[in-house]
Amino acid sequence: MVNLKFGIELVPDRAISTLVEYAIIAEQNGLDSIWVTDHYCNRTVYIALTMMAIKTSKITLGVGVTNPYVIHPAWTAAAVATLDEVSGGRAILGIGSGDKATLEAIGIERKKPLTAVREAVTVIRRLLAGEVVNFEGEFFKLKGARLNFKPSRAIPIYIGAQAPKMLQLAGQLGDGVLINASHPKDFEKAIPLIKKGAEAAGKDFSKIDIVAYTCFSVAPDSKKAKDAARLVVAFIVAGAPDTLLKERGIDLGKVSTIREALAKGDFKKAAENVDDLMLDYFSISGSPDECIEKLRELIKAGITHIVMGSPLGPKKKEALALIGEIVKKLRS
Ligand code: F42
Repeated sequence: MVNLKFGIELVPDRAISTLVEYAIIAEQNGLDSIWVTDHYCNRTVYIALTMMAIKTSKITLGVGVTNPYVIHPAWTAAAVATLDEVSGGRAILGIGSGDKATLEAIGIERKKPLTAVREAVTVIRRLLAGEVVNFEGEFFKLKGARLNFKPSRAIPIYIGAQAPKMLQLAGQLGDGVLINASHPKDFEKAIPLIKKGAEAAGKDFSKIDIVAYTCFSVAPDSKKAKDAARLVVAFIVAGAPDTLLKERGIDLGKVSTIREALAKGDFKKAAENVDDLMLDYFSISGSPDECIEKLRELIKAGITHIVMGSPLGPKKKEALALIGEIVKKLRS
């Protein structure tokens, strides 16, 4: 387990000064990476990451994830190169197709996500390598475009992926894959697809960082930790395909109640309808020992990097301290 990496996801839905405090604690607790989510409605991801870069010194800082619909890939290349400069070579880029509902809220249709992500990653990589880029894609057209500055290293590009074709694309093009899932069965399905993509591109699969980007909640009291995860799990369940839910034996009646409650903004009712099976499948939540047991199962399934995502726990700072202890135990 020596090469295993651990990180956290932070959502800029609160003051950046608070997120910076969390980032400092994460670094002090020996974590390897921080990923900041990107949605138009939250605080701007690059400002959050820049502030973290100033106040930390070792931890890697990732955009987790941006998308090619809201932000042009040339802009993303310049932004991530700037973050790399400010952080002394600690930037990582996560890119995906973007959250469908969030894009729709600002009038963007998520057309041809595979093509959009493929073109964006290609353009970003070439610009970061200092190339003069001429590119004639379906989404992006660049004519003699280049950055006026070049990062001192190859900045790793991770692709956010869950669905089969995106997982293969991630294997083909990515230095890493961010898989938004919490159950070993999902990774057992996903990893062969990533491998297939890597092999088709003649890449060494063992060099790809396979990241479990989990819904995580820990507290000394197992029930409190699980209760804190219920609303996040409600959103995951609501967005999951019915075929997957059926396969896992999840009660589709409860799922439709959750979907209706969320549509009406009744978060309490949505959370109350999340049962233990849903929690078990879509989150890692509970006491530190329960979380360790589930994390060990993910490690066995073949992942190389665990990102502990929202909500982290009912009390964030307490959760960050517990995560530090969990990581120490898993590394020993
Ligand atoms: N989304 C955000 O907006 N912000 C975030 O901060 C964020 C973080 C994040 C972290 C990890 C992670 O894994 C995902 C994250 N996401 C975030 C969500 C991400 O942006 C995507 O919404 C999510 O990963 C879903 O993508 P997916 O991998 O499931 O792929 C979808 C789009 C899909 O359905 N793909 C299918 C597949 O098999 O891969 C098929 C798509 C397909 O075939 N499309 C064709 C094409 O060319 O693209 C044609 C379709 C057409 O329209 O004609």
